Amino acid sequence: MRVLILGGDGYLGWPQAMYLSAHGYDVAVLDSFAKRAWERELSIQPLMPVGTLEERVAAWRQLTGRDIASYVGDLMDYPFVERVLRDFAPEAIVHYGEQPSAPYSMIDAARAAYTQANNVVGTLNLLFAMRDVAPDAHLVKLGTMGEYGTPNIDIEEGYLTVEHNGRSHEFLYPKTPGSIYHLSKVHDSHNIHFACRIWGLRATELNQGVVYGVETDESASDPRLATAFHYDEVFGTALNRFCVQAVVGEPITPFGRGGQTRGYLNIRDTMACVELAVRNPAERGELRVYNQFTEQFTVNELAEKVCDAAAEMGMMAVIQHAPNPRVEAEEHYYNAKHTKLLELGLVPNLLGPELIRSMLGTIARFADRVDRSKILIGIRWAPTVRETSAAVEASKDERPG
Ligand code: USQ
Repeated sequence: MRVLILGGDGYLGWPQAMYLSAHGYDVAVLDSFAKRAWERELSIQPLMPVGTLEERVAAWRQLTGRDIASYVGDLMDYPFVERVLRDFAPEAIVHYGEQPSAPYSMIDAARAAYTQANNVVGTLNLLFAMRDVAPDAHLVKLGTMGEYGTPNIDIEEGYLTVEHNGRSHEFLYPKTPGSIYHLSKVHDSHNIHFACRIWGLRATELNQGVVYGVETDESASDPRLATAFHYDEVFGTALNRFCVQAVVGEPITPFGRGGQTRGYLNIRDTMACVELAVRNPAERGELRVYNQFTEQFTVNELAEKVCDAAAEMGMMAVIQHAPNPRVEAEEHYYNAKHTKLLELGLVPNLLGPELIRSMLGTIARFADRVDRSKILIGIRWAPTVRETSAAVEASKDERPG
């Protein structure tokens, strides 16, 4: 099967390209290298050295004898998107090609507008190009559990049946997202739903939880294949950050009271879930929604797990709650369904002490590359606290578009 991966240079997109290539798919990646530009803009770097896309594709070919085709360009450029779909003729399109950071989207008006324009217009261009050039292709779109927010009722997988005045109707599940980034994904969901209903496109939306993990089987097989693992406040996710904090002896920082509950999954499970979605396409006109996570934890629970694993390895990790820079519920009901991927055959890699110790061990090999000043930068959701870091202030002159 021919699979095009949008955002194929990223933390998840690059390992996904290798995973599908290793599993016999004919893979092409598309990327604009925007993530590398945001890293430069904020003076942040992934933990491990990451080669260029060209170098990584060449290393993959040398090690496996398999080709990964690459297209360099921007989803905001409609003629480019249409050209790629004509040229590669994908049967499935995996869409990771978005600005993925909630904090980035909350820095200022320019980054908020950029995040929504980049994500929403990029996806709209893709939908129009699919309509005209690849109407039978299956879109596998990375959504996010954060689209739902933390409602005081159970979270269903995508849809909610509403009874009203004796009649009932199935709607996309109501969304209460917590950042401008998460809002961009909500807008995408509605646009994709529209494209399926009106043009008969086929799509699967994977509402993914918070991903953790340093490596996959493929990325760990050679240093030249490493993926862009982040620990900074902008692109680093909670567990990844806590592990780096433990390794370098910085306090582990649950924000606020630490009762924030989210769905989490191992990066290896992301690879498998996306392959399951690709292998089982939606029908024409159908938008399927899967909640893609394997376990739910509070941030306090994550912090304690990391602290315990670090102690077993002789590291002196401490937990120190930091003032919450976000506006979010710190104690709340959370019960999100996540059975559909398990029914398709997902076998989860759960978060045990051994896995955390292995992450700590890998991170320790790169500890001298950690820039401690980027662990807490100070991006606030609301203007009550005004001190933003020098890095963010300085980069305001270089803001996008
Ligand atoms: N948190 C802390 N301390 C930290 C960092 C984070 O307590 O040092 C807390 C946050 O306040 C939040 C939770 O951990 O309550 C998760 O934050 P995160 O930074 O790990 O993840 P988030 O901003 O929600 O975004 C990440 C990805 C995003 C994806 C999302 C899935 O960056 O692309 O969509 O996870 S989800 O959270 O399910 O929406």
